[in-house]
Amino acid sequence: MKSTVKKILTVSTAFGIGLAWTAAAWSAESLDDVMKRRGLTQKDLLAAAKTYTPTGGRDEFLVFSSGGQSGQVLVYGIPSMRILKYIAVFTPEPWQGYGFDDESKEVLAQGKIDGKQLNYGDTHHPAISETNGEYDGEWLFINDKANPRVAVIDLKDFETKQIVVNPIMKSEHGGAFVTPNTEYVIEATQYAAPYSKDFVPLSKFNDEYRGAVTYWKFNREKGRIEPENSFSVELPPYSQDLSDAGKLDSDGWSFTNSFCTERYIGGIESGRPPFEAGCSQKDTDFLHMINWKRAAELVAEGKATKINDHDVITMDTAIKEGILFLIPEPKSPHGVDVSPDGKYIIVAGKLDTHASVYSFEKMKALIDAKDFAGTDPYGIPILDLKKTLHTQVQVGLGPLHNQYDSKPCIVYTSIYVDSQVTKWNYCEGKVLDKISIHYNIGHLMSMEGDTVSPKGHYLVSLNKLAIDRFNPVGPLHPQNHQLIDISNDKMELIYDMPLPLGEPHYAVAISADKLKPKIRYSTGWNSRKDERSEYRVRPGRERTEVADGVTHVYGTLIRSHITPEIIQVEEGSTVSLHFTNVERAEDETHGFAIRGFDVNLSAEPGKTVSATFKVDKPGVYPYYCTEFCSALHLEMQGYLLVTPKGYQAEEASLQEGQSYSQEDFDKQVKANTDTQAVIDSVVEYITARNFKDFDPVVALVEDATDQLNFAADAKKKAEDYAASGDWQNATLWAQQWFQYQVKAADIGLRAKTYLDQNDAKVVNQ
Ligand code: CUK
Ligand code: CUA
Repeated sequence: MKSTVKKILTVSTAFGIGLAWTAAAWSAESLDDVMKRRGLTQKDLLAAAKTYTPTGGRDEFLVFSSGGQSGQVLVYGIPSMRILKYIAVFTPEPWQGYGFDDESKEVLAQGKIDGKQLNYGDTHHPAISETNGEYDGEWLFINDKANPRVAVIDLKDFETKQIVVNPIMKSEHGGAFVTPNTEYVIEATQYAAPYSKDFVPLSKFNDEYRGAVTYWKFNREKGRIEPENSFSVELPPYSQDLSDAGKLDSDGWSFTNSFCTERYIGGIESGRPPFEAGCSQKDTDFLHMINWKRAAELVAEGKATKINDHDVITMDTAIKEGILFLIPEPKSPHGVDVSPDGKYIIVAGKLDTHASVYSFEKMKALIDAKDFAGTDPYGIPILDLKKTLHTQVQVGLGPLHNQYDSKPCIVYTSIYVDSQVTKWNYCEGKVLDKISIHYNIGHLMSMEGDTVSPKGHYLVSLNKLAIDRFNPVGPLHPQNHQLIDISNDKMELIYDMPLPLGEPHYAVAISADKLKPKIRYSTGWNSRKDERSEYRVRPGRERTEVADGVTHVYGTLIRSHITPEIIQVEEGSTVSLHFTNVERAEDETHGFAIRGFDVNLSAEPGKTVSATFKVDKPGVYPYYCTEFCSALHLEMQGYLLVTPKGYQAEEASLQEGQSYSQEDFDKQVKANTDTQAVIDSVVEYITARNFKDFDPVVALVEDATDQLNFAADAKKKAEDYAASGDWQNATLWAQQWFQYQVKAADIGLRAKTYLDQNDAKVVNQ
């Protein structure tokens, strides 16, 4: 008997023997030999043991890193540092079909500015949704610095669901940061500009250019930002920078720092000193402190002003209502990071060697006592620097950002100019340890390090330059993320990871067990809207309908055919293809590509995706599945035939390259009967064991049962044709019956392997 199943079994046995032989030939090499051959030290081995993740192993933490200019988000694991996914956010991305199917095009279109489609973003700061100040693993937000926007990503399927465009900003940076229960997603301006879309000369900079902080209202039930319930607080034209939300003791407040409070406006081309000179004159800039809870109440009380159809609390109102204060911060500050208990706010000044630790308690006491050191040119009260400081610590040259440890009072600060991380105690104000990194660190990130309960263990240094760390790949180098072990007193560098995408700014890491992503969609799902697709179709109900001059094709994808396999339309038609992946098996994604129309779809199990396009020219356009989904994946193909106007089909019937006799039919039926015997033995093996205790196996068995039902349908068709003596169709359907059997067998073997590897027990004999 020579069924494919038998072949699979035989081939894998032969392969197993081959492997064993190879291993024997090399078994003479010991660990010492390998160390010598590769020039590894004991320290290297220790680092390897801390990061190496054996095959099939999982990571303890997952990182969501900004993808910088790529407009995407990177997902990787810690401690293995293996990249798992790029999430398409502001940029079309063909693997996920993002920006190629109609559904995701709608999401990208939400991000249009002045009617223009933008095909990139400069992502900076990802933020995971929080409940009581802890990551809850449900949603991810990220900002676009270049085109002030914020995106919402669902961590159930790692897909971008929404993009909102800031209604008043022309540039931003201090987003996305969430309040402790994700009530709001914070976004702050970077470069001041007029709120209106009109031209305003720079001579009016002080009066008409403005900064702001926007509080985007997040509706958790809907999983979407509600622009109509969001608001902003007007700020002076200082260059606002990073933000952070208060928590616990400081809950209800948010903090945004700034640089260039000189309000310098450049002009190098007319002989004026450049921005860099004019923006670093003063010894201090301003930390902005905003009572967002009270601000939200003011909006509800109708005290906001509508600007561009968006609620803005003007500076005058904010001052009068006592919700906005300034505190001097030295010099050209960058990071502002609230401590896990919410009692301290640490600010690092790029042009200062100190990190400043502000006490929220002291700030609040000054506000309550109305004890101000003065006001800025816009009348905003300024708190005295000395009176608000808890301590200042000399941490190194060019401190940027701070991240907290699980151990109390321990913080890590990135030191840009020195290319170091400084570990220090912010309660007692003393430096504990320093480690050199490669090179020029920007942000750094500890595990859940910006929540109320950081997890410790690891720190990642997000470096700006890689220089000589990796094999050269041309003048554009990869980014370099370095993993540092922080579980002991001394920090230890244990891994270098090149990142071949944009420049990551910030990243966040969450305990992997908090994430519960789904395996498949319910069948016929529009994943971008999170509802059943109006274009879904069930197997057997595939059809073509013409509505409003558009030819709608309702099709399905399953191993290993596309239904329909032939689509014929007249030149000049608009075609709208809708494909539902009707698989239930894990990881059985099908793709769809067709020549010349920029159509490239990805349909994960259950998903319905659409592509609408115009066919201008008569011709033959082959299409196919782009994922190697099964043994007969290459046969997952079809033709779009575009006929010339007025084309009349000729009478000739389709010519097949092969004709079949009764003998061919009998041969095929014999092969199928033999195959069924193998399937029966696998089924017997599985059902004799406690397979129901293993969810993945239950899913595989369901899928195999589907395939066997399809096989039964095909068998019936084959037998009907045989009964009428049509050996051509009888043999072809017998072949299709066999194809379904092969799929069932393939799935059955996967289930059997799983049971073997997971020590399943025999329950029935
Ligand atoms: S930023 Cu780039 S290193 Cu956008 Cu938070 Cu500091
Ligand atoms: Cu589906 Cu290949």
